[in-house]
Amino acid sequence: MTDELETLIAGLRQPQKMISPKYFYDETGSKLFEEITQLPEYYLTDTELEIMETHIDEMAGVIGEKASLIEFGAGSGMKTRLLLEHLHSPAVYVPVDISEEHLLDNQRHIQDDYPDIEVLPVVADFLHPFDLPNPKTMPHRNVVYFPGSTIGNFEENDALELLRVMHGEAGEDGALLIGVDLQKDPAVIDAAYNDSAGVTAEFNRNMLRHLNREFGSDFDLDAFEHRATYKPDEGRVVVELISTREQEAHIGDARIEFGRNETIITEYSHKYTLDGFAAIANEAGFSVDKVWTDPRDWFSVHYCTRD
Ligand code: AVI
Repeated sequence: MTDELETLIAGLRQPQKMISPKYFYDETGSKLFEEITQLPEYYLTDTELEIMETHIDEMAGVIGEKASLIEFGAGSGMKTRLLLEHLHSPAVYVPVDISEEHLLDNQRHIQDDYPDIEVLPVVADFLHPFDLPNPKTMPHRNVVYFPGSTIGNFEENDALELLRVMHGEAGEDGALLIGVDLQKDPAVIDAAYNDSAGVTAEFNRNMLRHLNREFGSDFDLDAFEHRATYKPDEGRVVVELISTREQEAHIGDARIEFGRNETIITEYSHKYTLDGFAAIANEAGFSVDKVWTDPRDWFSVHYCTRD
């Protein structure tokens, strides 16, 4: 049995069953996530873009000339493009992703659209330190870019670990530009994760379809429902699949039993306060130099430098 399958089974054998959110993102899941970002209730994407558009000149100013922009994730979205268009003579753009296919596809588009910027993709699991490529132009500073509040999908210790990897990749005089979703009226957050068109529900259930295909498991997709609950005291959304009946599923050589209404947690989405994010960034060795928010204070973009 592979380590991956063993980890999956171990998660499903815990008293509170868990599956890593990384299994959301097969081809269908990535398309569904794209759809989520365009839903009226999913305020995160538009709000972050609005912040970027409003403050891009100031962002480019603090980042300075000849920066190396290191994006954690394949990139090529509107926010990345906005940065590439406004940064002052960027030295190089380095998208980092575990999927070579995503990276090469996006690289082609970015390179075609910005022929004067050197693009050097790196295939790596950015949860662990990796080697940076050598650009033609010596960068003045490395700026790690992590948009989308993806940091929110990591539990506290893992978020800290990831920020420490970013700290290492930023190197001396380096910086971090990161999008972080904020705590707010629970009704707004609940709506974002329980959209009326049911796209998030489909995104959540698709995880089981992905596992069935990839690991030969036999989860019955029709016997699980989506639930997402914002817990203000924990500052996070808990995303679950609820078993609608007593049932069992098989994965590898394991038999997994479900009671009626028993849940699998498939994702957390943490919502920070500005102070809460500054505290974890400090623990990882960063100081928050500048924070931009939207007029409603729903989302934030932090520029952090190394202490
Ligand atoms: C990728 N990540 C920031 C999304 C979020 O909002 O936590 C994933 C997501 N899950 C459900 N909807 C969107």
